[in-house]
Amino acid sequence: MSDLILHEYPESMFAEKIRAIMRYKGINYRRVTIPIIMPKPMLLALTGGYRRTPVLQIGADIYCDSALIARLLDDIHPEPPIFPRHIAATATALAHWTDTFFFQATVRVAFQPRGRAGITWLSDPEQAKAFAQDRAELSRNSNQLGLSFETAHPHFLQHLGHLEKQLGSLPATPFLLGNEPTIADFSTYHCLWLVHNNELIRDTLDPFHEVCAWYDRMKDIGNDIEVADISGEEAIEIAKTSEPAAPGPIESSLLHGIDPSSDVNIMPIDYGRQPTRGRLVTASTEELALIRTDHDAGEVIVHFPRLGYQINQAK
Ligand SMILES: N[C@@H](CCC(=O)N[C@@H](CS)C(=O)NCC(=O)O)C(=O)O
Repeated sequence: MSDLILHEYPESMFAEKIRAIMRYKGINYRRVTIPIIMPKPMLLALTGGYRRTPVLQIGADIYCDSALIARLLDDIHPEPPIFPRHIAATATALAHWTDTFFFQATVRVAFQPRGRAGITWLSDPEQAKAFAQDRAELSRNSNQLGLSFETAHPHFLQHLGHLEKQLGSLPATPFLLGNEPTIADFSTYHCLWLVHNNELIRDTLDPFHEVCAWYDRMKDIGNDIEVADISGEEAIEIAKTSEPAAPGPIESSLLHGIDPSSDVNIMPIDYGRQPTRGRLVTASTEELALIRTDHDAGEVIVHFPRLGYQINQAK
């Protein structure tokens, strides 16, 4: 049985990015279906505060953010690579822009009134109200996720236009950066998946023939894998009965006044800024991690990517 446990829900686009990478690499995993809105007590027992989706668990190690999860999957299952060395910087930078700015434009396009009508789980007014309140809370104290549809729509179309030209140019390559998909393809794919999945707005993609052909290639890549459902309680029990892996290093030149002998808070810099508190065990240019003890899950190490996260001394 696989050691990998993905905490996610089916409608999550960032989870779809990880599901697609799992399929591409042929990785079996276990799945905990988490709520789409707060409260998420069983997830927070593991993360200590981080609420976003998805989260990957391996025993007592908890990996937050699809950017870090994608890198981890590439480290433990290197074939086929999604960060090929010769284009790793380009692929990483493009994926980051796509997962942040282009993602925000895409969400606004997907949740325009015409799009909302096509989302079945929003048809219940109570559920729609609870969802709106939850997402307002998600972006509290943040200037992100605030684009209007009128601003987002041209930005969305501009990037699709650029992709269309690139994919149609000669010599054409089947994927964004060459003959094989990289992280840049998976980050673009999950954004378009949100629009493509909604039949009331799918026609937004119609003028972009090359992009649609690329989307179909992305949708079809991958293997049959086994996904076994487990409960949140089982995942917590697995954390409790496991030892976290050896962490590190802490690079002192990156601490900038943070004292690693007392607690720190780590949280996203964009939205969903609920801190996770604990003792710092990793601080590198790639990753931050802390160790914390949870009443139910025991001692866990919670890992975050460096890019997009901030660290403060806890009071
Ligand atoms: N940078 C994060 C963004 C994750 C994100 O925004 N996920 C959405 C779901 S697709 C989310 O967390 N929504 C709020 C929630 O699930 O509580 C990542 O790459 O994992």
